[in-house]
Amino acid sequence: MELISFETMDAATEQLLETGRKVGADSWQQRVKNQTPHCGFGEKGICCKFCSMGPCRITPKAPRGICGCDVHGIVGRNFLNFTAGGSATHSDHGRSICHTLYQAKKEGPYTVKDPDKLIRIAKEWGVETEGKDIYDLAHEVAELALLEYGKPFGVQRWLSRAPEHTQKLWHDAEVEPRAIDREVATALHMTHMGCSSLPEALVKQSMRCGLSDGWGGSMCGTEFSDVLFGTPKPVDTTANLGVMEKDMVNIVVHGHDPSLSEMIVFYAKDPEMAALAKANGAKGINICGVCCTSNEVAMRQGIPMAGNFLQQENVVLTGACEVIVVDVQCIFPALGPLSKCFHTKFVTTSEIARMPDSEFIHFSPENATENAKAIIRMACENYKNRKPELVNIPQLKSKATVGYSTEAIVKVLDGVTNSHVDVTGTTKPLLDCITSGVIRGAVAMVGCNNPKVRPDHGHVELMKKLIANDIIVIVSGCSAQAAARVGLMDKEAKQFCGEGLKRVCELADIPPILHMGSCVDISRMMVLASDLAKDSGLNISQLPLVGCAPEWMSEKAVSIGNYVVATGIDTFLGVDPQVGGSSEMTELLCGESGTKKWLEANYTVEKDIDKLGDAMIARIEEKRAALGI
Ligand code: MSK
Repeated sequence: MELISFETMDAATEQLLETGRKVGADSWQQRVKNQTPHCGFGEKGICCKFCSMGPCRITPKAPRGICGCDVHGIVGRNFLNFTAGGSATHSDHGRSICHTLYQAKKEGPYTVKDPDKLIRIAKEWGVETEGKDIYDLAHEVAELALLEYGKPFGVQRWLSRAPEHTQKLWHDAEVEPRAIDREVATALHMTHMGCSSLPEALVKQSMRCGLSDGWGGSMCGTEFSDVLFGTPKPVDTTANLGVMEKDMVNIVVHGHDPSLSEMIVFYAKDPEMAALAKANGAKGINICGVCCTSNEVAMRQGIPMAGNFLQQENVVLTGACEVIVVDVQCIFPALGPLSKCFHTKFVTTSEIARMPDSEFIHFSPENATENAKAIIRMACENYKNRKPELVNIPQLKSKATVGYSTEAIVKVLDGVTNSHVDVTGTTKPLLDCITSGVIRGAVAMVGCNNPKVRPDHGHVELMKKLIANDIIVIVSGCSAQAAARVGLMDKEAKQFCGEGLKRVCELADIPPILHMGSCVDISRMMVLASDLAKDSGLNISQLPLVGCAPEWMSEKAVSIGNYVVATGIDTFLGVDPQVGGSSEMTELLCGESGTKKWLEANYTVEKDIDKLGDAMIARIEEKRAALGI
């Protein structure tokens, strides 16, 4: 097989942009030019606008803000503020899922699809399950989960999943997250004028706030999405813009929360809706996805993936998108004016993400059925408004196998080594592959794409380099879509692996890049790392495992990076975290005296993607050498 090349994808994008220019559409490519060069103060994190005495900017002539805060305090506050935004966002998504679970009932529309997982979680949390109706149990667990957001005492329930060593590190460093909302509120309190300016305190709260996301809100989002919609299992799908269908009604779901998209997918199969599509001249209804909503419905329902963050405008530019319906996060406000240049309806559905030039249909668990149907109807009726002269769907499509939850990975790798006979249900087979050197290690690659890097190039080039070196790559978020759209999630992509990983892919019948889900699903990676540590008797930081976000851009990504580091996993970034203005902050995050000393892991920042790959491989080999394997 051949991967789809960047040259081919860039040529297709250029054609789409040409259509856009004809109809007067703006594009992110143009806006990047308009915004370049970026503000150097912002890039270094040395601009403070937390009060109206400023904004203050640090220069050699003005080394302190008006309040007297030095550059390290300013950079530290900005970093913590960024983290708080990300943690709040992920955690609020998790909260919505808990509310949806609370509304689940036997007669639908939201039901419990994975009762076994619900019972497992209930037992983990000490809830009596014997003889209980599954929906009574769902409501009881959902309420307990919601209380995790504001509980007055204690720390997050999910922390007990981590190895004892990790829990002790958190306790000793005083970064165990308490109530989820409290960590965000504490962070914002600390960054307020006249509060914290001590870098060490700001970094510790950044870790704690991140942990309240990864081991709190995001874990709620992931686990209860599985309970509601099913724990992902490997499923075949397709990816890239060619998944849009010329003769069908195309509905693009975009954002993060699967509560909406699951309903759209469900009701689009309704014969009444199919008949309506046909009555309007289409052959049927095609649902496809963008960003993490796409990951959610791809890994549970096999829904095709049209693209990731920086492809969201492209789906409209095809001229074949009847409706782009969005929930929350990573949605360009540009979709409003852009959709007006075509026949596309841009539908916002959440009070959290209201945008100009959109049609707002307020979606909630109570009105899910009628509103999902209303959106599908709108799309069908809009098909006849297409302008055929503007339709251009690039013929780019890759096969992909997605849906590798932790449970699925454990299952598929069980059987690769002889030890599987008596260890079913543990990570032992994966550990055996790593110990024997058949697989050298693992990389958890996550995050967005960012115009500061040639879009998806960082992800894809790193993935190719890692698998060629027998390093298995587990991905989520837009990183996952980058792999899928070029073909790296096709099982045939094993041909790009080194001999060891190729053999594992053959025996386990897996692609070399494993799709683990959306951004909230990085919590799955934390559980997998914990299980690997427990099953091996090692600490997480000793495992030949690293994290990587080569093209990150959002506040959520900073929160993620912080909880990955705080879990003991060295993390490699291809985009600067805007702390370069402070030597003290850089040392605490990337050196030996901060997170490395407290939590056994730190960040490495390297903008040269090839060198970033070399650094990750070197760190994995260092960890192997330290273990004598
Ligand atoms: S959608 S946070 S651009 S991964 Fe989760 Fe993608 Fe990053 Fe949004």
